[in-house]
Amino acid sequence: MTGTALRVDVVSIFPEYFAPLELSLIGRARAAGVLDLVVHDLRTWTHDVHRTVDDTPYGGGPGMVMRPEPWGAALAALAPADAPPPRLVVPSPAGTRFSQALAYELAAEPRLVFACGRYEGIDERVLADAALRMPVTEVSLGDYVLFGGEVAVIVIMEAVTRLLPGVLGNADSLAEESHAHGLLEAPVYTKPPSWRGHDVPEILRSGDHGRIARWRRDQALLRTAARRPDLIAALPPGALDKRDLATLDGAGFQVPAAGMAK
Ligand code: 6GU
Repeated sequence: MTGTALRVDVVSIFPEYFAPLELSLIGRARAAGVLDLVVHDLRTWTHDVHRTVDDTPYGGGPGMVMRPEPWGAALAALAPADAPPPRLVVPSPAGTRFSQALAYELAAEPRLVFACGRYEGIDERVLADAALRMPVTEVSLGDYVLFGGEVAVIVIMEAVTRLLPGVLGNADSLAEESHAHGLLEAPVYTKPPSWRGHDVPEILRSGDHGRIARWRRDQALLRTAARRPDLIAALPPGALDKRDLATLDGAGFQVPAAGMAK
């Protein structure tokens, strides 16, 4: 293992969920020593014969809540007081939205600990206590509810791992992809040039790199305006030049003042 590897500890009552992290590019990053990822069974830190991790919620209501003691012991083991604290990431539908920007932040950390809640969640005191010693980030994938945080950790680790130095062969594919510039990516095509009566846009076969870049920019703008107007509205001031505005205007899209060049 190299000294620069991102160290990740995942705590879950379903460690088998993380088998996919052995595969494909994440598996390769682990084998190459870029990512040092260890999955732990929360029940390791239980002491009763039933290895209990949950109990009924104070105040009543449905479901069960994860008890604080096993989590306290797990975090004491994975974030010892005599070492620099890791960043604790807690997947939760009540967290802030995961984004490419947060993926870049996490990829720049030396150490991450993921705490996977199940049931109705983890006793809030676990997060309050952890926050006394380490940064804690509750993260949601979107506005829907999963059984637990395990799948979210796989999603987050895919987004993070591909940003680690040396994982993607071609650094340009990071710069050009969807969300890198706040826009969705233009459509892509490969051979054959005609398939079932659908032709590859002529301009992509023209060899004119200036016109191709402009076409891709226009496609990205039009797609984003149609599918994700919230992303257009969130562009920083000056992100759209006169040409961009003409493209959007020509397709009937109103551009909010925010993204406009002065
Ligand atoms: Cl991160 N966890 C759970 N349990 N549900 C979710 C989620 C996370 N993101 C969206 N729904």
